[in-house]
Amino acid sequence: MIVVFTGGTGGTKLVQGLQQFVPPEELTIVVNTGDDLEWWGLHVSPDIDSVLYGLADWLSQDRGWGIAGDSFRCLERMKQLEQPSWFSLGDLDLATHLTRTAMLRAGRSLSEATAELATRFGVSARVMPMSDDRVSTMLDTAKGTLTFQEYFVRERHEVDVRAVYFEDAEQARPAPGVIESIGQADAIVFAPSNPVTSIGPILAVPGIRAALRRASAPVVAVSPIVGGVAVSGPAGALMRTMKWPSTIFGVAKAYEDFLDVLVADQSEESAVSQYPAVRNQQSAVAQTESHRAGNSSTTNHRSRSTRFVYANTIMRSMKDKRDLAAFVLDACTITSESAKA
Ligand code: FO1
Repeated sequence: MIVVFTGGTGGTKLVQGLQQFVPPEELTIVVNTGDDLEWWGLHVSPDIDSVLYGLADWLSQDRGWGIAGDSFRCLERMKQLEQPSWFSLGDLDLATHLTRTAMLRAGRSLSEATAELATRFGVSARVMPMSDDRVSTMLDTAKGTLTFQEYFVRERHEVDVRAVYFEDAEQARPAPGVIESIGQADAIVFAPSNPVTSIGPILAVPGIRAALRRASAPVVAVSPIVGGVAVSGPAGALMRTMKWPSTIFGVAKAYEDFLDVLVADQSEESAVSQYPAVRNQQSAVAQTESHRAGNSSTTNHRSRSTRFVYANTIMRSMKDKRDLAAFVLDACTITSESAKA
């Protein structure tokens, strides 16, 4: 079984690539819910929906969120009625939120609602929220304390962030199946998601990080940083807020206690030695080693020193998604074999 941790839009692209190789019954996806919000009285889980729509092949390629070809007539009418309108819910997307909210109001958990929606969308892979308990990503900014969507969508991530925290994370429990999946995984993959606001909330749920540290399966992450900046969104700025370098070394640092392999963009391979801070961090954070299939080293993954490998991580086409997924699966196999050796 492959267990994928994801959030945001980049993560979904890798999940779509993995879907091409991994049978659905062998694919488990644990999704960030720190971005969830109550909007027009409905429970919206943007990252769960991106994964479900991506797997169902409904996802809008242009936007990276919502349903392809959706209309926004309800949104237009809500504007006329002087309702909040900075968060754009499409008409077809609304059906998802209405259904999920009805299920939650009927007393079902978010995991149950997600599994039921997946079935109704024809998605056979197992998609689960990080937790059934509400955890909210909050940002202390120059404009006060904001929820993730207020920061990301309403403020277009243009405000300075002083701190990021995950409200109510301490009391949250991992959703049923999350810890068990980590223990049973043949490989664990972190999608190229923002390590602070997409993966950070998942790791803040007590028990998940400890389970990853104990995992016997290889742990491979894909870096969202290309050419020293985030592929999209505010990952770089938020990593600096966390006092991590906004480089692939910052990504390695975020996962340092459980990560075996970091798949970095090929553009980083030559750039790595030029980062001024890198030489010092190299020994503390990660051992840099260019590694490709056929050129396997004998790093034992249990030592939890991170090895860097390089691939094209920018996923514009389905071919890019497939190629990166194949590379990631290859890195998992090589790491697992070298651990056995
Ligand atoms: N992102 C935007 O930039 N603007 C929006 O109006 C917007 C609406 C929206 C509605 C449903 C949904 O599932 C996602 C939506 N997103 C929108 C994307 C969302 O902010 C991001 O997917 C994440 O939360 C980032 O991880």
